[in-house]
Amino acid sequence: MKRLVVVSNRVVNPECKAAGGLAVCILDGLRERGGLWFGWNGEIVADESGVAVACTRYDKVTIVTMPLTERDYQEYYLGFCNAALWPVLHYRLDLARFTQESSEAYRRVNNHFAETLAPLLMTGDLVWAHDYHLIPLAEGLRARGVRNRLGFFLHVPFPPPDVLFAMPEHEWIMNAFVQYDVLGFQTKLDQANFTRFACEHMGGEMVSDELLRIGENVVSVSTIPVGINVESFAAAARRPEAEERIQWLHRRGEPRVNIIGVDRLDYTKGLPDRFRSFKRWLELYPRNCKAATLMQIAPPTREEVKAYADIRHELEALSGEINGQFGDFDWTPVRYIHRNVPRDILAALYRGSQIGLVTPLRDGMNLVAKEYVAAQDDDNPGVLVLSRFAGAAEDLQEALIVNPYDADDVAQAIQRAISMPREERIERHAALLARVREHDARNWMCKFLQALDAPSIPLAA
Ligand code: GDG
Repeated sequence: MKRLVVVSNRVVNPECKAAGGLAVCILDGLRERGGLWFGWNGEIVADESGVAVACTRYDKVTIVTMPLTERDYQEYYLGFCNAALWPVLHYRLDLARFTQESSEAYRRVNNHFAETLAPLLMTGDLVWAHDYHLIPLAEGLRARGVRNRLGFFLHVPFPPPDVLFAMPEHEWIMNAFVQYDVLGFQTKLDQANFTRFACEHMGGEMVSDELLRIGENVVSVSTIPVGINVESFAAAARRPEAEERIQWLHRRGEPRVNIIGVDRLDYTKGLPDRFRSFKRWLELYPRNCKAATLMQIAPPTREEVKAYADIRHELEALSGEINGQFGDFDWTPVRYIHRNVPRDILAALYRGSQIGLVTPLRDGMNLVAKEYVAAQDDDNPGVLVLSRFAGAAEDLQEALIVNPYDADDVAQAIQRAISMPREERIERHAALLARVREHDARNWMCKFLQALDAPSIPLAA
């Protein structure tokens, strides 16, 4: 079996118990094949003199990490990655900030990663880079003579060409994409947007459903949706401790519906729109007012970027406004928790909530939707209300699919979920769970590695 080399902006310590589902899945793959994980260790040093590469071995897994300098953190991570690429890839041109310094920093850090990684690679290694931070990594590795198979998975959406055109660096970025041998996207829509750009604006040609010929390169382009480890999540939700928490959640014994939302506090997740939709539901169905509470868990993220600070203030104001206007002595309509909650508590909260409200304005996949389904009691499951703009909606059609921009639509879906008969809930949930199982974390990893391990396609004369 060939060695796997994973490259991601952030590397997770294999001993860290708080590692998320995807990180655990990647680690399992590395442990199984033996491999190397390379990337940023999360530390920031004052300047280049403080940048030291660290290498640690855990059985068959080697972890190689380096810090970022303060300048790289500002210009590459907060700058190009999170103030330019992230908004553009999520169709938010209004929030995108492009500067010469940040795009140079993006090239610089990717070159530095390539420079450090290239000497560590052995013939036959399969190299798998993750996400928008590392689009130009293949170019940097190729320039250093690396001939290994190189794959890239984009965890976030890929917008239509017209959106990408707004980015001053779009040509370079697109050329960097096609230096990989294998590209993986979350949804058919993302894949189609990408191939449309490549074929209509770069002279590329699809030689089969998943093979793009472009200039000198033949690139495999596939849709491989990310998934979760269903059994481990379901088991966490079924533990006796989880049951205690669920009892506690409904401790007053009232027939009250808990609606749960779990999202990093990111503007792509549509949180203010979600709060406004909940408010709309309170207005449209005043008789039901005290029947439900919206619990929103929104851990902080990228707070140094202005758009993130803005959304935090907006959400605080909205939850205060709704609670002030509708709340009562015995009822708080919105419970807003702005911190990280342990994973086993999350699992219990999902299971104890009759509605999972997942309404991003745009999302690559959205694992919360899948976790909510996995955590339910098959015999008395809750209802998933899901944005049509989450990648997960391509697959999870048995959810109540909503337009997150339309407060009335979401409010009506909440009402429909509250009054949905048990048989319908069971039927919908069974169908959803089957899909979540079909596209689980293991399937995602196997499919991508299968494409990466396939022989290179020679260019036809
Ligand atoms: C990117 C793409 C794509 C959240 N709050 C807490 C917590 N979480 C966990 C959730 C879930 C994960 O974080 C979030 O996953 P998402 O998929 O929703 O979103 P992103 O972080 O934006 O991830 C996304 C994903 O990559 C994978 O490809 O689906 O579209 O944007 O697992 O449970 N976990 C804990 N405490 C929290 O407070 N423990």
